[in-house]
Amino acid sequence: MSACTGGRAALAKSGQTTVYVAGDDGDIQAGLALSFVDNGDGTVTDRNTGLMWEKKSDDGGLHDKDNSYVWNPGGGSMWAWLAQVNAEGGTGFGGHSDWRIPNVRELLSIVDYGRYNPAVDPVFNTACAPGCSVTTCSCSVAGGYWSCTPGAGGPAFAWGVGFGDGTTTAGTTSTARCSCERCVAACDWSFDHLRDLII
Ligand SMILES: [Ca+2]
Repeated sequence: MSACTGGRAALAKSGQTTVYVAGDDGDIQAGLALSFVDNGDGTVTDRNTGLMWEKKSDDGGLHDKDNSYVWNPGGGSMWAWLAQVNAEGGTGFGGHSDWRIPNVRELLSIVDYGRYNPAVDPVFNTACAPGCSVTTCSCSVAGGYWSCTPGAGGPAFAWGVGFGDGTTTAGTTSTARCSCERCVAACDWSFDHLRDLII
């Protein structure tokens, strides 16, 4: 089965590898192989999209997996948190000051539909234990993460992704729910092979 890689932006595999019915996703497994690299500085790069992602910790700090935020601007919002991330250590988290909130398609791109609770690659779920930092572990909660994408009818609702199983849901922007956040930096095209994907 050849993947549809002739287009400008090939999609990645879902991550599902179990075959239940001939012709199902686990059988066909269309798309590019999921491929991530831990950069060792608290960030992860997706080799398919070039997007750099924040790792989460369980150390009670700025990147703690259990922090939750409202979508609406103001105190306790993800926007206020994002400003802290971009100012962290004077240079921004991981030496980058262009962190932003991912849109809903970007956020879905790191879901691994072959896993659940949480539905992520082990690069986002390894050695998570109380006190661990972004350089010693990688944490993800099985709850909702906000995207920056507001609802089509206005910002009373915004889209989030539930990383228990990869569900996309619209959440009330004034409510923190269990909404955590994971930010993404501008594309990191430092990998030579990625340049081949830019058309
Ligand atoms: Ca925690």
